[in-house]
Amino acid sequence: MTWSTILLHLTLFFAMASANKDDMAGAVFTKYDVNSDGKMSNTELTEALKEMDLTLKPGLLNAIIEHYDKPPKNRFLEFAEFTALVTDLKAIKADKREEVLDYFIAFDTDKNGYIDIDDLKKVLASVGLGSHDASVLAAAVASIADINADDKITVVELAGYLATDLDKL
Ligand SMILES: [Ca+2]
Ligand SMILES: [Ca+2]
Ligand SMILES: [Ca+2]
Repeated sequence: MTWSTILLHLTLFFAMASANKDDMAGAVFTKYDVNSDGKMSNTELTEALKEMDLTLKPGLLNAIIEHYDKPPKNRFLEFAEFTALVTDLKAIKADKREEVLDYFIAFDTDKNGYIDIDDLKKVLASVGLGSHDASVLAAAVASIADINADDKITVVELAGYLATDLDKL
């Protein structure tokens, strides 16, 4: 084989690999959108997540739908919303997904879709920290967790934070 043939094969290989990857959410969506109405209901999502070995408590499942259901909200996940969820899940280690989602929902106290310093302060105050200590600790947590420093801690950033070995910082 000439170098140009090899290059052609490699290009094709990468094209196929990325097509497969992109299509994973698509295949799962088509399979579990049982009534094919282009949106994933609570029940359909439960089955789809089982395919990813993830079983969530009903309360958490509803909170997740609420989080990924973007305006105009309809309590269903359309394809783009479902893809956003799958993309986040794929960025989190499989055995940590339920834990991370659980913490994320609990920490986003004002339910605006991300965790910020005010959310962290409220969480820390609720476990008994005084307001000064809560502020200091909230800022410390945010400085570690908020990787892109946009003052918003996303699901994926929280997953990274929870996986951080704090002794090594
Ligand atoms: Ca929706
Ligand atoms: Ca929030
Ligand atoms: Ca961020």
